Amino acid sequence: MTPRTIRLIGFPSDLGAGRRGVDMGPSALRIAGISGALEALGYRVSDGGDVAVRGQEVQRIRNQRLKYLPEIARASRLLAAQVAQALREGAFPIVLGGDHSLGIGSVAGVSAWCREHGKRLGIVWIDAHADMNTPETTPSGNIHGMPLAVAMGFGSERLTSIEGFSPKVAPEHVALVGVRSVDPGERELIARLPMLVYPMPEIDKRGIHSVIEEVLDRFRRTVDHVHVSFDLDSVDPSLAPGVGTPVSGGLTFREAHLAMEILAESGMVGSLDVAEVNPILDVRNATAQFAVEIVASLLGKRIL
Ligand SMILES: [Mn+2]
Repeated sequence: MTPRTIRLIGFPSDLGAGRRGVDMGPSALRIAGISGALEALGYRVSDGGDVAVRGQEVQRIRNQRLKYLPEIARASRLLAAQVAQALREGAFPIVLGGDHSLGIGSVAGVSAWCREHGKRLGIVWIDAHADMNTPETTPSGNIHGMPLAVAMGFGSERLTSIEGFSPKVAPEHVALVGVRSVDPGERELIARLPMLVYPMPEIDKRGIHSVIEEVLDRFRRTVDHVHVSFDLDSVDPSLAPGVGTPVSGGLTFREAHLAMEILAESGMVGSLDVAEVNPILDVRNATAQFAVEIVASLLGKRIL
């Protein structure tokens, strides 16, 4: 049997974030050994390099509610094309971030491929934040707070129109897991939508196993391809200190791994984002190393 190919695609952007340095995340993940960890699981790994993203130094902010919109839109279109191409070639794309604005292009590419193949897309968005702001509600103007709203068709048309159709995913096919910092405008949008949302207190009470199984119960009946978008700030900052917007009370080591293990067992996951690894804020690359372990669990690493 030919081994499954994994395509790594770096998105070295800090344009969507409020703090600098997360553009070095793809390097940190490679240095932490992401290719070797996946090869050890029997995969063939092909590294597609990085999408070219122009730095903050060579451009200026024109719109305070959508900071660096033109470059994020341009780079997101390139990312979408690369993700869709990887899927067309039968590979499993992993987007290495980079701030979570990468989710705009990544989801656009996955959704375009699903559309070509008559597949229904489901998204598991694991994050401390909802990433559901719009230009109207954003407190910061940082686009990394908007990608999940964009995926569901809310926000700047420059972003929602990538790949030529919107929305990229139906709200009832979205699960938001691990949230504990939600802005007022996001809360209003969430309340209007039939998405699944699991704030940390619900995970505390029910356990991560029950939560992820509930998501999969719905998705097994309603979607054919699951995309996982993993923001490292979903994990407790004691484990993943190298993130721009840490929030206490996050997923524990075992909760994060168990979530990945259950998703892996489902056999439904076909694409992944790893977002917000910021080496500038990290401690000896611990966050990138943790991220590599998480990716290995999602790709089927077993204890026995
Ligand atoms: Mn995020």
